[in-house]
Amino acid sequence: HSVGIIGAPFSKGQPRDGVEKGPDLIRAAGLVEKLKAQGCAVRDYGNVTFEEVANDEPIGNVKRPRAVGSANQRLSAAVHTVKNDGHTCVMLGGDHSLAIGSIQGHAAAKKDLSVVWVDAHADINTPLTSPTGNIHGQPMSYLIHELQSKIPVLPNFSWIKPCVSAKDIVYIGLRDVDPEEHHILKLLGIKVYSMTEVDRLGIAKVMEETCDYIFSKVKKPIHLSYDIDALDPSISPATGTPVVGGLTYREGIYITEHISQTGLLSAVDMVEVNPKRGRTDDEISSTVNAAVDLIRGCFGKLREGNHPADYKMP
Ligand code: DIR
Ligand code: MN
Ligand code: MN
Ligand code: MN
Repeated sequence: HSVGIIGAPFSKGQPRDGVEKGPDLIRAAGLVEKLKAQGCAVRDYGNVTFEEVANDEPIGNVKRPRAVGSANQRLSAAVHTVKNDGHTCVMLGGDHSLAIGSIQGHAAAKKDLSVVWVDAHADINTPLTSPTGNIHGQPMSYLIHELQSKIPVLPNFSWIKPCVSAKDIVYIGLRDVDPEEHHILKLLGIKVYSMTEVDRLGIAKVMEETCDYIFSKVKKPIHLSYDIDALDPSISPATGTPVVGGLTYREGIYITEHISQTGLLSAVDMVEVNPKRGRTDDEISSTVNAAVDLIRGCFGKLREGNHPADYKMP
């Protein structure tokens, strides 16, 4: 695997600071070294720098639209570059509003994508349905073709071009969905494996069906957007909006192993790691290490073990 890493130390898609520390913490836990040790070629493109935006007053109840729009425009360009350089892109967040720029930049390089969104939340509120005004609960709404008539004009958002079809999206792990979001999911017929389906089917069947669904017509590149709060808070407590009853560590890893073996993984987001939400060092390291392990699973690490193709026994 050839991996390009981009850090996006950005937190203004939600109200809690600390999530901007995610990229450097995930690196400090040895991400690059561990990927290299499992045989990946890795280029770290460093962190995107974001402009300070003065007077970023809410538009309706949408908070900090100018900062979020501008940050995502820069991230989008960075992801586009990584994809044009031929790597699978790993975007380290930062909050989940960054999926706007990550998916947009990916789509600019790879026309037709499927999106696998692993999260406790659907993040599909529109600016008008959002109960909180936090843009990290809205990124999908800006990207889906079918929702564009429902998206009002926002400052620094005009560069966004909807680039994903409702039929090319699968959600896994949902358990905290607003009524307005639930309506949108049903209206657009979006495929959802909530925690109820994970319980009913088991994660192996969920992943088999996920891949049958996204590959039913053509084999499109996969954008995996992984919110660390998809995992149960007993594993990843250091995150802004933890929700009980989440994926086990094993289910979380299984998702990455299965996506990896498709050979079509083209970009990964790992978002919402927030050390300031951990109450102890153990809570922080458990969360960060889970993020590292999920990324390793995306690039071929198997729990059965691995060995290089050219290995010669001494
Ligand atoms: C809620 C919470 N649905 C919102 N969303 C979160 O603000 O729109 N997303 N926490 O990660
Ligand atoms: Mn999210
Ligand atoms: Mn979430
Ligand atoms: Mn599959």
